[in-house]
Amino acid sequence: MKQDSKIYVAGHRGLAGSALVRGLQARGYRNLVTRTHAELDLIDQRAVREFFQRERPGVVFLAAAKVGGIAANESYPADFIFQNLAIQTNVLEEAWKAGVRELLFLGTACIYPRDCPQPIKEEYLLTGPLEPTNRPYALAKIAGIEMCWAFNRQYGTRYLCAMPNNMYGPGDNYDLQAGHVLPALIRKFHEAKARREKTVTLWGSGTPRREFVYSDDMADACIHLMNLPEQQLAAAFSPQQPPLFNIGHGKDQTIRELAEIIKRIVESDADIVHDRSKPDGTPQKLLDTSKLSALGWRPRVSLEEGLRLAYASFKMGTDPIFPGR
Ligand code: GFB
Repeated sequence: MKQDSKIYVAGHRGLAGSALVRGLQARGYRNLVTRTHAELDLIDQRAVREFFQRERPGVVFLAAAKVGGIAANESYPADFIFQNLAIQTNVLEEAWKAGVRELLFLGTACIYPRDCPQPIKEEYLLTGPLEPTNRPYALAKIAGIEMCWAFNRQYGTRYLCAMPNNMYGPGDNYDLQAGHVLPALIRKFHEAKARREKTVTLWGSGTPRREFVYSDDMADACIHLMNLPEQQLAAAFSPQQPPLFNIGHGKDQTIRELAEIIKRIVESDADIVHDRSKPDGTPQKLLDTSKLSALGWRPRVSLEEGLRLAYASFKMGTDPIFPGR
């Protein structure tokens, strides 16, 4: 990417998209194009076509998606499969038609089989059954990867697919029903402390293992990928394999361990109890990031530091998706 490249960040108000905009601006990219949901509905193919034909960006970061935690995925499976398929199909097709050669499609670690070996390598894609709680979402994202790969083979594009593990950071969704575990636990411990409640309830057994990536680290990895010199990328980007790159932090911990860390950071003295009627989901999701590290990228933000930053942002109340503010 050149400093004056016209870069469209789809989904710039979300957790991933807002981190990408911050990361691009911090590196001096000034020709960024964004549209709010009200200005451009990415499910509307005609609107997406008109937008791409008018704006003609040179580079696209596709961070727009219907996302949510385990309960949202289970409650709204139709929304997750339809909206994600529609958004990515429209953006990929219309970007290509408008001459976009470079694009980065953001996915998720839940594309990999539920019970695959750990840490998870890119090559494990489609080697076994998916986790049922998020299969519609995972299948939509797998279709997006397949589409990027197909476009690359047929049209000679360079559409890369980045798969971050569970992401968190400023601008997260703190809704207790719709969101992911990490923001939910920050909010639960914070509110328990403020209300002098004696317990905080974790969903499930607390034994599933998860790896968390700070959103600015994820953005850094994506920008790094899009800036790789041609020869270096060619080594990791073969037409024989999907153009997939895992983004992880390198360590995982149980949900119970995560809760203990958040409890300490929030300085709460609530006891942790479990609601075992709620699903656990995948037993473990730890990504192998050796492909990306061989290309020179490393995460910078430790879990402890990232949690402190996320909690500070939560307390400031500036997170745009925070319900009721
Ligand atoms: O983050 P989370 O909702 O999604 O849940 P997944 C992770 C684990 O934390 C599960 C437990 O075992 C939950 O049962 N958990 C404990 C909680 N307390 C809570 C709580 O208060 N709220 C939530 N949400 N969980 C999602 C997928 O899977 O990960 C998506 O559904 C996506 O498709 C995303 O891939 C990154 O990690 O299980």
